[in-house]
Amino acid sequence: MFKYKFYLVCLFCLYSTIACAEGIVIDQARIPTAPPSASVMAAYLSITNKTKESIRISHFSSSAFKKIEVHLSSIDARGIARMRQAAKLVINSSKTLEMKSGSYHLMLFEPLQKIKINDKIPFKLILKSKKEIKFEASVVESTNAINHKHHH
Ligand SMILES: [Cu+2]
Repeated sequence: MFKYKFYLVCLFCLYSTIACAEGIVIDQARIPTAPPSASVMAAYLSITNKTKESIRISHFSSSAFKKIEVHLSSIDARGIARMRQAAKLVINSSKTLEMKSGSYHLMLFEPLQKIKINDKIPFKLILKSKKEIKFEASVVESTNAINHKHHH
Protein backbone atom coordinates (compact mmCIF):
# COMPACT_ATOMS: atom_id res chain seq x y z
CA MET A 1 0.00 0.00 0.00
CA PHE A 2 2.71 2.42 0.99
CA LYS A 3 4.76 1.65 -2.09
CA TYR A 4 1.81 2.26 -4.36
CA LYS A 5 1.14 5.66 -2.85
CA PHE A 6 4.75 6.67 -3.09
CA TYR A 7 4.69 5.87 -6.78
CA LEU A 8 1.61 8.05 -7.33
CA VAL A 9 3.15 11.01 -5.58
CA CYS A 10 6.34 10.70 -7.57
CA LEU A 11 4.49 10.77 -10.87
CA PHE A 12 3.47 14.31 -10.08
CA CYS A 13 7.07 15.26 -9.47
CA LEU A 14 8.07 14.31 -13.01
CA TYR A 15 6.60 17.47 -14.45
CA SER A 16 9.16 20.22 -14.34
CA THR A 17 6.73 22.98 -13.46
CA ILE A 18 5.51 21.08 -10.45
CA ALA A 19 7.24 21.14 -7.13
CA CYS A 20 6.33 18.60 -4.57
CA ALA A 21 7.54 17.56 -1.19
CA GLU A 22 6.06 14.72 0.80
CA GLY A 23 2.63 14.95 -0.74
CA ILE A 24 2.33 18.71 -1.08
CA VAL A 25 2.10 19.61 -4.76
CA ILE A 26 2.61 23.11 -6.10
CA ASP A 27 1.51 23.65 -9.67
CA GLN A 28 1.11 26.47 -12.21
CA ALA A 29 3.17 28.94 -10.20
CA ARG A 30 3.29 32.08 -12.31
CA ILE A 31 3.94 35.80 -12.08
CA PRO A 32 2.23 37.99 -14.68
CA THR A 33 4.52 40.78 -15.85
CA ALA A 34 3.88 44.23 -14.43
CA PRO A 35 4.81 47.68 -15.75
CA PRO A 36 8.48 48.49 -15.01
CA SER A 37 7.37 51.20 -12.59
CA ALA A 38 5.46 48.72 -10.43
CA SER A 39 6.90 48.12 -6.99
CA VAL A 40 4.48 45.29 -6.39
CA MET A 41 3.60 42.19 -8.41
CA ALA A 42 1.23 39.28 -7.95
CA ALA A 43 1.89 35.56 -8.15
CA TYR A 44 -0.61 32.76 -8.60
CA LEU A 45 -0.28 29.04 -7.98
CA SER A 46 -2.18 26.02 -6.84
CA ILE A 47 -1.27 24.03 -3.77
CA THR A 48 -2.63 20.52 -3.38
CA ASN A 49 -2.42 18.68 -0.12
CA LYS A 50 -2.06 14.96 -0.85
CA THR A 51 -1.14 14.10 2.71
CA LYS A 52 -3.54 12.66 5.26
CA GLU A 53 -3.29 15.69 7.55
CA SER A 54 -4.42 19.25 6.99
CA ILE A 55 -1.55 21.65 6.47
CA ARG A 56 -1.26 25.22 7.70
CA ILE A 57 0.59 27.80 5.68
CA SER A 58 2.90 30.06 7.61
CA HIS A 59 4.37 32.27 4.90
CA PHE A 60 6.19 32.46 1.57
CA SER A 61 9.65 33.79 0.85
CA SER A 62 11.80 34.45 -2.20
CA SER A 63 15.30 35.77 -2.75
CA ALA A 64 13.82 37.97 -5.52
CA PHE A 65 11.45 40.00 -3.33
CA LYS A 66 11.82 41.88 -0.09
CA LYS A 67 8.45 40.89 1.28
CA ILE A 68 5.62 38.51 0.31
CA GLU A 69 2.09 38.56 1.69
CA VAL A 70 -0.84 36.28 0.98
CA HIS A 71 -3.81 38.40 -0.05
CA LEU A 72 -7.44 37.71 -0.70
CA SER A 73 -9.25 39.86 -3.26
CA SER A 74 -12.94 40.53 -3.10
CA ILE A 75 -15.49 42.94 -4.50
CA ASP A 76 -17.03 45.24 -1.89
CA ALA A 77 -20.64 46.48 -1.70
CA ARG A 78 -19.86 49.37 -4.04
CA GLY A 79 -18.36 47.05 -6.64
CA ILE A 80 -14.78 48.08 -5.95
CA ALA A 81 -12.10 45.41 -5.98
CA ARG A 82 -10.32 45.27 -2.66
CA MET A 83 -7.81 43.00 -1.08
CA ARG A 84 -6.61 42.25 2.37
CA GLN A 85 -4.04 40.06 3.92
CA ALA A 86 -5.44 36.56 4.23
CA ALA A 87 -5.87 35.23 7.74
CA LYS A 88 -4.71 31.73 8.60
CA LEU A 89 -4.57 29.48 5.58
CA VAL A 90 -5.39 25.83 6.09
CA ILE A 91 -5.56 23.22 3.33
CA ASN A 92 -7.37 20.09 4.35
CA SER A 93 -6.30 16.63 3.26
CA SER A 94 -6.93 16.01 -0.49
CA LYS A 95 -7.88 19.66 -1.06
CA THR A 96 -6.40 22.23 -3.43
CA LEU A 97 -5.95 25.90 -2.70
CA GLU A 98 -6.20 27.72 -6.01
CA MET A 99 -4.52 31.11 -5.97
CA LYS A 100 -5.82 33.07 -8.93
CA SER A 101 -6.80 36.52 -10.09
CA GLY A 102 -9.73 37.85 -8.06
CA SER A 103 -9.11 35.43 -5.21
CA TYR A 104 -6.10 34.41 -3.18
CA HIS A 105 -2.75 35.58 -4.52
CA LEU A 106 0.76 36.27 -3.41
CA MET A 107 1.61 39.93 -3.24
CA LEU A 108 5.26 40.42 -4.07
CA PHE A 109 6.76 43.60 -2.68
CA GLU A 110 9.92 45.38 -3.80
CA PRO A 111 11.69 43.20 -6.38
CA LEU A 112 15.36 42.77 -5.52
CA GLN A 113 16.26 41.89 -9.10
CA LYS A 114 14.98 42.57 -12.61
CA ILE A 115 11.95 40.40 -13.31
CA LYS A 116 11.80 39.51 -17.00
CA ILE A 117 9.41 37.39 -18.98
CA ASN A 118 10.28 33.66 -18.92
CA ASP A 119 12.38 34.07 -15.78
CA LYS A 120 12.06 31.33 -13.21
CA ILE A 121 11.84 32.86 -9.77
CA PRO A 122 12.65 30.67 -6.76
CA PHE A 123 10.17 30.59 -3.89
CA LYS A 124 9.73 28.79 -0.63
CA LEU A 125 6.48 27.88 1.02
CA ILE A 126 6.93 27.56 4.75
CA LEU A 127 4.35 25.62 6.72
CA LYS A 128 3.45 26.19 10.34
CA SER A 129 5.12 22.83 10.98
CA LYS A 130 8.34 24.55 9.80
CA LYS A 131 8.46 22.29 6.75
CA GLU A 132 9.69 24.14 3.66
CA ILE A 133 8.68 23.44 0.07
CA LYS A 134 10.77 24.97 -2.69
CA PHE A 135 9.22 25.85 -6.03
CA GLU A 136 9.76 28.08 -9.02
CA ALA A 137 7.31 30.54 -10.55
CA SER A 138 7.53 31.43 -14.24
CA VAL A 139 7.21 35.05 -15.27
CA VAL A 140 4.47 35.11 -17.91
CA GLU A 141 2.91 37.74 -20.11
CA SER A 142 0.09 39.51 -18.35
CA THR A 143 -3.14 38.49 -20.06
CA ASN A 144 -4.96 41.51 -18.72
CA ALA A 145 -3.04 44.56 -17.57
CA ILE A 146 -5.87 45.73 -15.36
CA ASN A 147 -6.59 42.42 -13.72
CA HIS A 148 -4.88 43.41 -10.52
CA LYS A 149 -5.85 46.92 -9.57
CA HIS A 150 -4.64 48.07 -6.23
CA HIS A 151 -6.90 49.68 -3.70
CA HIS A 152 -5.00 49.19 -0.50
CU1 LIG B 1 -2.79 41.88 -3.25
